[in-house]
Amino acid sequence: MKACFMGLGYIGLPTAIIAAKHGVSVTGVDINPKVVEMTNAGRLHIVEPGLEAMLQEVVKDKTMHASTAPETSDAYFMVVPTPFKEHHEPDVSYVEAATRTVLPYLKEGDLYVIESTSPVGTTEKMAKIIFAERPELEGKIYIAYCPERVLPGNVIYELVHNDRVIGGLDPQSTEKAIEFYSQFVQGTLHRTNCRTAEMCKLTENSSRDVQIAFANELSLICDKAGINVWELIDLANKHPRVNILQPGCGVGGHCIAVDPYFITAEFPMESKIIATAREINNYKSFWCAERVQNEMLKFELKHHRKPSVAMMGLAFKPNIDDLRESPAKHIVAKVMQSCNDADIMIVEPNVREHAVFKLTDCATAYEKADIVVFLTAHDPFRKLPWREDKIILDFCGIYKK
Ligand code: SAJ
Repeated sequence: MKACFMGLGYIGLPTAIIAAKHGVSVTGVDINPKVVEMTNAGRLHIVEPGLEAMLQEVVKDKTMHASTAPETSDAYFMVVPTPFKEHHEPDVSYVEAATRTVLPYLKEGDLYVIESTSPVGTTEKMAKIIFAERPELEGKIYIAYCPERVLPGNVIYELVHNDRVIGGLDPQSTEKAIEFYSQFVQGTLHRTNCRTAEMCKLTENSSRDVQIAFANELSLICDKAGINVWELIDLANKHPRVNILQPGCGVGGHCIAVDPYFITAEFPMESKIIATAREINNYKSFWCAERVQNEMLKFELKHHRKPSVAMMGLAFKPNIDDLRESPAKHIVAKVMQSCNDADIMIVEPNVREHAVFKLTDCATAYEKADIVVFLTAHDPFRKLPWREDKIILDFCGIYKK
């Protein structure tokens, strides 16, 4: 079996490699020649533990190669980004461009799958484009939607072991897609239609966003009420049917802070909780930045000098080096804009250097700072002793008690 993966990013590349490892003959396609070149040289352009060795294996035994153009295959997978445009409207132009690229290669009996997170109705929309250009294929190819669910950092395990939802344009398409994924997925493959599968992906990430917003809202209430939010959540979670997530300095990454907008853009009247959750999680980052700015001002008034401030963490979640859409990064940028020459030290133990931010090592910054701001709960920060002589703004629960 030959498969073509359109897009060699955080999901497309690992999926292509795992499929190749399970005997599928894979062409990985990317518009970026540098990505193609690196992939063919057995080098990863993303960070994912264990994946590079696997890439080298499949490149060496020629089960996978990369190219800037597709090749005739039996199955085609769209794994390209779906960002949003102005006013948070989903942008499916990359999915459409990838679809148009594979159009001339499609033949009777082929499977076409969208994996990219997509607004409801995208699979049907792409089917229309395909059949408008290739009417002879109507009813003769299989079209399905199958979203991924993997957590960066644990991709190899989760790609194989997670359950997946597979929704075809018709039941035959669902079965054909199930047949493909069965080659490497050990989790259960759940059958549905394409609209439900599209909505399922959006629902999973919106559900998490809403739950985090609840925790963030509690943190704002507790701050006013003089209650330790971490202790409160720990205690409330002792109830057998309560499971509150953790507050933080906002929600980042490319998924949870984006996907809910795919629902609110299309169903603005109905998606009240989902829209409000987004607002709360965005507001939490503004609130954190303002808290830092206020503390700096208070310090200056009291001590008649500007404070040294340590901003601890830039990544969008603990123990990773991924700074994409990171609330911590936005907070640091906002504080720096208004710092009036105060000494701001930035600490990110998972990154060696950064083009915009000058980084300071953890121990030096902590020792030197008058104000310490914890933005990301990286493990090394948890080893730092509590210091009574410093002003500590702990937005991510480093010192829960
Ligand atoms: N966060 C909190 N409090 C929490 C948990 C997370 O503030 O209690 C924040 C994190 O700090 C981070 C953001 O939420 O800024 C997102 O982190 P995450 O670990 O919740 O999720 P992602 O974005 O790394 O991955 C999510 C996962 N989806 C769900 O858990 C429902 C993953 O399974 C998906 O595959 C991925 O989105 C995706 O690609 O859609």
